[in-house]
Amino acid sequence: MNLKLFIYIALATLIGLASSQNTNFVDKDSKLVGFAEPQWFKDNIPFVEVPDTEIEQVYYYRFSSHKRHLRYAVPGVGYTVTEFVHKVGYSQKFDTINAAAGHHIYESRWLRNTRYAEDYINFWAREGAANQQYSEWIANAAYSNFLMTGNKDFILSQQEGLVNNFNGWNDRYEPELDMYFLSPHDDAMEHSASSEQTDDPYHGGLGYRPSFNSEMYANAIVISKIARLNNDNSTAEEFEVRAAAIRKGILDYLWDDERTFFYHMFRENNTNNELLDTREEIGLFPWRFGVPDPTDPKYARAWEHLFDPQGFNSTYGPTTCEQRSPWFDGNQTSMCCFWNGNSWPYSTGHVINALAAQLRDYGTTNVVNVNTFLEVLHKYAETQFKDGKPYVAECHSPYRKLWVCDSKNGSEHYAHSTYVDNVLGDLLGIVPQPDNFFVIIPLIPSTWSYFIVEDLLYHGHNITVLYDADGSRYNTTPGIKVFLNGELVGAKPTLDRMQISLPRPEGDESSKNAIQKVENYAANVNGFGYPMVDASFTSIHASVWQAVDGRIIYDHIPSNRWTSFDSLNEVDWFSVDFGPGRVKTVDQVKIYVYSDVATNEGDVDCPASVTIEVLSPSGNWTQAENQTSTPAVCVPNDILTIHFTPVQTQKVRILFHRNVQENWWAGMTEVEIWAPWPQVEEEGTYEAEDGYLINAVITAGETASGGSYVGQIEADDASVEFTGVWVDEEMEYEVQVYYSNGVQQEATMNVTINNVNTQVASFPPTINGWGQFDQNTFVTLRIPLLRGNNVIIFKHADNLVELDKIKVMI
Ligand SMILES: *[C@@H]1O[C@H](CO)[C@@H](O)[C@H](O)[C@H]1NC(C)=O
Ligand SMILES: *[C@@H]1O[C@H](CO)[C@@H](O)[C@H](O)[C@H]1NC(C)=O
Ligand SMILES: *[C@@H]1O[C@H](CO)[C@@H](O)[C@H](O)[C@H]1NC(C)=O
Ligand SMILES: *[C@@H]1O[C@H](CO)[C@@H](O)[C@H](O)[C@H]1NC(C)=O
Ligand SMILES: *[C@@H]1O[C@H](CO)[C@@H](O)[C@H](O)[C@H]1NC(C)=O
Ligand SMILES: *[C@@H]1O[C@H](CO)[C@@H](O)[C@H](O)[C@H]1NC(C)=O
Ligand SMILES: *[C@@H]1O[C@H](CO)[C@@H](O)[C@H](O)[C@H]1NC(C)=O
Ligand SMILES: *[C@@H]1O[C@H](CO)[C@@H](O)[C@H](O)[C@H]1NC(C)=O
Ligand SMILES: *[C@@H]1O[C@H](CO)[C@@H](O)[C@H](O)[C@H]1NC(C)=O
Ligand SMILES: [Ca+2]
Ligand SMILES: [Ca+2]
Repeated sequence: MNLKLFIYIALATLIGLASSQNTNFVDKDSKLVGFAEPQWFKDNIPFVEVPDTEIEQVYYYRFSSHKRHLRYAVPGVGYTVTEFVHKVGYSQKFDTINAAAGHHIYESRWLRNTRYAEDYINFWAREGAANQQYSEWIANAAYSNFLMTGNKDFILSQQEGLVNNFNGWNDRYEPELDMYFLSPHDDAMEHSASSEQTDDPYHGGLGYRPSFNSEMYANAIVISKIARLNNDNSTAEEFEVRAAAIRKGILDYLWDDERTFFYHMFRENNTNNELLDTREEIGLFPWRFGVPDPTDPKYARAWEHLFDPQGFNSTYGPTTCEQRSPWFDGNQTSMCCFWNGNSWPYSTGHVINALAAQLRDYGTTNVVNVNTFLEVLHKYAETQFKDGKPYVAECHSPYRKLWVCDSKNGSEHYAHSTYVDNVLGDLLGIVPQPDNFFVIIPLIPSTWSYFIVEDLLYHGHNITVLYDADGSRYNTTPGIKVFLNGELVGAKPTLDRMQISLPRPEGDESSKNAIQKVENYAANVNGFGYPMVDASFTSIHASVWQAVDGRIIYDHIPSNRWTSFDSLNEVDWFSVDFGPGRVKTVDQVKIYVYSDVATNEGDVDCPASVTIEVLSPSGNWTQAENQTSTPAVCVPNDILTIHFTPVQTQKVRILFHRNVQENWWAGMTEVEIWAPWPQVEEEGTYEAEDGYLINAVITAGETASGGSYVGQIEADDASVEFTGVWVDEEMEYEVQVYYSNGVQQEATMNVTINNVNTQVASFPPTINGWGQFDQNTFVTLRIPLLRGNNVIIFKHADNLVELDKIKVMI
């Protein structure tokens, strides 16, 4: 045994960790006081301690604010991330907005449940959501998620969708300059210094922006890397060339040697390619994506403006444009959405990431060092408070302790930025790698005597990193240490960067999921149709639909719940109906119990007891058998799971026996019914009634597979989306479509596959007429499918078809 190894083992034994799967340095409960559902945090987040109280406090808060925006949408699609807690007028499919999708993925990648990020990436790559509504760096973020998980199969399967998204921007590419153009508005920034001086101060004119072009450069780079891993050399080369061209465009046109900064450049009426008169914060974004040339020291001068009190430096900054600009306005107190002064977490997240990149990849300068980095990060943390508690909304005053864009029941806990990524990835310096290394490059000042990151899931391993200057805080020897699955695997006596070689990642999580996939049969993203919900009583302040909208938000405001508040009944029921004929085998109900008694805001609390009933085949309600409750006693603002003997049913209902003694009512922010999915007799089969429907109707049918089919697919926008169609291997498959067409005319539907391929499917008349299905009545399509969850959407075209199911011939 070599001496070094011996020391490690001796150390590990000494701290008694040799046999555990993880370390246990942090008192986790103490970090989670006041959070709803503390177990979710234990299951999902890395636990961090640092000597800066605000940075640490906001760290845990930001996981709670992120959690509020994780939205389970549709079985087979799974999780999305929303920007606002509720739907807004311009949100798109499942209420998503792509503007901050990159930030959402960068935050989600630190969660142990990899489904959150991967479902959401798959959503952007395959669902056909509004991928070009705003500028985006989704491909880049998807790759950064791969660096955390090590799940190669997943990221490789996303190539086609990411390329498709990238090409969606082709009409905004200017080949003369090798750059993309859009308005500041479409770069998610209204009323910026680059808009205020145009005829349209809200949107601004078209321009070449250092932000968006750097994002497209970053997207192109990772697509080339993914293609390389896919052994698709021609795509790899194509995107290397495209990336290099965009980068050259940015460096050639948007950088000003004299004014030492990257600028917005108007596209129209700007024959001399003049740059904007004002430095905007977006001029600091290029570093995070590696755009500036590291061999040329001139670029680093840009950072002087971040710290200049006439530049971007302010009490709650950085400001969105330099304060010396005539377009700057730092006096606002309540308006939305001005990007010509206010401090926007959206941009601060980018800038901190860029600043860390400067330190890590370019080097320290006369103004950039770990101390000034910490100053900016600390300021960001300090900004994220309201009434003495951690809080984030849309934008903050640069000078006053005031959230300027902060709408009630609207932008509370706004998900439009990163923060935990800045703490974990930048400050503590966990730099995820494509190969089997764990690398940490902390950007912490010498005055700090400790930090810890515990329970980080990285490439399938549990990692803990701690630094303890004198060994007193964690009762260990002085220095920095890395633990792998509970065992010490690296140590240095002083604070330094560390690189640890890991055993190979433990297989591919996603293929395991595929075999035993579970989905939530109660979720209804639309708020109408099936699954349909009903209740014996609903408070006028609540809604039955909010209890199945996929959002889990325990706040009084923003409100998202069903309650029985003011009901005269002792027992109220809440029911979930899967749809006519749609019978499923279920064995549990998860109730996200809402309590405003616990927060002194109302009269809703844990019910005295809960009983689950299911609809029997003879049409009466019977108690589910052998019900057990976990935990045994309901905890307010936490999950109550009722398990029971598996039963086949079309409807489930929950009886809430309210707490009559205290005169409290019952409520929940969400109810979930998780069960294996899809429930079909033959592998590769997907029922139409299990899909996501627009303007179509589930109908019970004796001859229909799964007990029902989808009809009345009649309106112009009517469609049946088969979600989560899983295959292990990318190739063209034969897909049998079981249908009926009761008139003597051929019908057609347009079939869109993963937002990439579209074909027209023809359906000849069927002899048995409407609503009748059998084993022999199908058409066969040839459909290219990608590894993983595929999206196949049948859209109404000519005449009518009723759809029963599809069968992928594997
Ligand atoms: C990681 O730690 C958790 C407990 O925190 C344990 O359940 C799991 O098995 C560990 N994983 C590995 C790969 O050791
Ligand atoms: C460009 O100039 C033309 C003619 O003066 C004007 O009509 C147009 O609005 C200008 N475009 C922009 C974006 O300012
Ligand atoms: C792609 O390029 C790599 C490295 O240049 C080479 O090893 C590999 O064989 C190429 N693959 C194909 C399919 O051409
Ligand atoms: C930035 O401004 C603050 C005051 O708001 C000041 O204390 C600090 O020193 C400035 N930072 C730098 C690096 O100059
Ligand atoms: C903002 O307030 C300061 C001080 O009250 C004032 O000097 C300045 O003109 C104001 N700026 C704007 C754009 O209103
Ligand atoms: C908050 O907004 C939601 C969604 O728009 C609405 O259903 C709810 O009633 C609102 N709550 C309050 C207290 O205004
Ligand atoms: C209710 O349904 C169950 C199960 O199908 C059956 O055993 C029972 O007889 C039914 N009761 C009534 C009153 O119909
Ligand atoms: C209910 O639980 C009891 C005791 O665990 C067991 O004997 C019985 O078989 C269960 N009934 C069903 C229907 O599973
Ligand atoms: C269906 O596809 C055809 C051919 O691509 C197209 O002309 C038609 O507009 C599409 N119809 C719908 C409703 O999307
Ligand atoms: Ca809800
Ligand atoms: Ca069916």
